Amino acid sequence: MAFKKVSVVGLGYIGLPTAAVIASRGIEVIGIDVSQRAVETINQGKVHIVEPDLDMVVQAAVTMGKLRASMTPEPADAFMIAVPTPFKEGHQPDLSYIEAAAKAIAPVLEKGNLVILESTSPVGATEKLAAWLQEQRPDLHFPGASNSEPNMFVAHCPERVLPGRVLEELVSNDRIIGGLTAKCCEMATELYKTFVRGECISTNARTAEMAKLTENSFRDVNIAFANELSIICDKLKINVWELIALANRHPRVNILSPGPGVGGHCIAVDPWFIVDSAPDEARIIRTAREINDHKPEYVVSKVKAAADQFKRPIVACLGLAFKADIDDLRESPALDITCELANANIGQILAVEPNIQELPGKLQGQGVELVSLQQALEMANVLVVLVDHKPFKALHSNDINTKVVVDTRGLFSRF
Ligand code: SAJ
Repeated sequence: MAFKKVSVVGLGYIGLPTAAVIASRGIEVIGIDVSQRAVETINQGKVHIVEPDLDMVVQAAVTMGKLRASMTPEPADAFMIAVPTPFKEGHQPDLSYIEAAAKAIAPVLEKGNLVILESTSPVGATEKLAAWLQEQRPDLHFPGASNSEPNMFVAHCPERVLPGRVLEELVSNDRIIGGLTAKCCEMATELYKTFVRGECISTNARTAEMAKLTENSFRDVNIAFANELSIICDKLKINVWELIALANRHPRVNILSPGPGVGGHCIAVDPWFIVDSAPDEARIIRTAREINDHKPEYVVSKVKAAADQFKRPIVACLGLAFKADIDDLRESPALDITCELANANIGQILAVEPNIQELPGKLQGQGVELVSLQQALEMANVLVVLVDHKPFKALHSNDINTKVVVDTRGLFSRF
């Protein structure tokens, strides 16, 4: 089956690049989003999120007439759902966006259509999606949700792209194809082969769901190990960056980098989906989350100690994004730390974030001033390096040697 028209539901950090890449292959793509601003921006050939080269690819696809955005679902051959999966109270997975997307597309589904869940999801979510669709359309037969021979196809194909390298990795990464049936795998593989140069590997939906959660939990556990090391090294007066550089010279050791905590909508969230499914068994995964979630507090205590050295502390927080060279502040430890410091009334708080134009809502009215790096270097006596953005990496030790520096990223103490 040739996919002439594909609908991508959710035009965020994953959905929009995916829609643009498929459209660039000459397939008609209709992007669906609940945000009018996003829809209007995209239909002008512009983008509402920062990701390298995305603006060019979206503009070309819209100009070619291959990409269009709308708030109203339309019939298509395949639907790719890339909506958020945050967690609710108690770190429980929140599947309400997936359910809303299912209800939105159900009226326009036709026999033979393929529905793909790209959103990172707890094990069993794809079966739930098929059940929600079956409920809405009893006239169709969804795999695992109807007793009749399926005439609809559903699969889970988790995205695994790294923010900052999304367009490249969408094409080059191998893709896991988790079908509810073998036929679902076959159809999904055919769709991904229109733009994926990496390998498409078939499995069942539950294994695909768990594979994605496992990838991010593996990284989270390794970051937790590095963060724990950094706290131990502070206590033992050892330079953790030198220590890690030395240990990583071992052929079988690859320790990741400590930092101010783990942010973003992926690594700070996904492991909780495993913990929620297997609370008694997921002990390392839960502990790693707790260690990484605790790190911002540890950094705040270090900054308070540094500020105590001054009568009039002026503290500049370098970076608010959850990681280098992006504008994404979701679950950002840097933002949380800056907020904590503002609430702690330890002195004047400045924030430097080269990727945003205005102070985020969370910091407004907190007495925090958004300043340029130059202004921060002139005004502050305490520098807190929270994100290793390129402009901060370009700083020389002479720029900072009159300051007290809390360097959570090892910019000035690496080896
Ligand atoms: N971090 C550290 N130390 C490190 C690496 C990262 O403290 O050595 C921190 C970062 O500063 C950031 C957080 O962890 O706050 C996550 O950053 P990241 O670069 O590790 O990952 P994400 O969240 O941007 O993207 C991850 C990727 N997953 C893996 O590498 C296993 C990406 O491939 C996924 O597609 C993405 O999650 C996702 O969407 O799930």
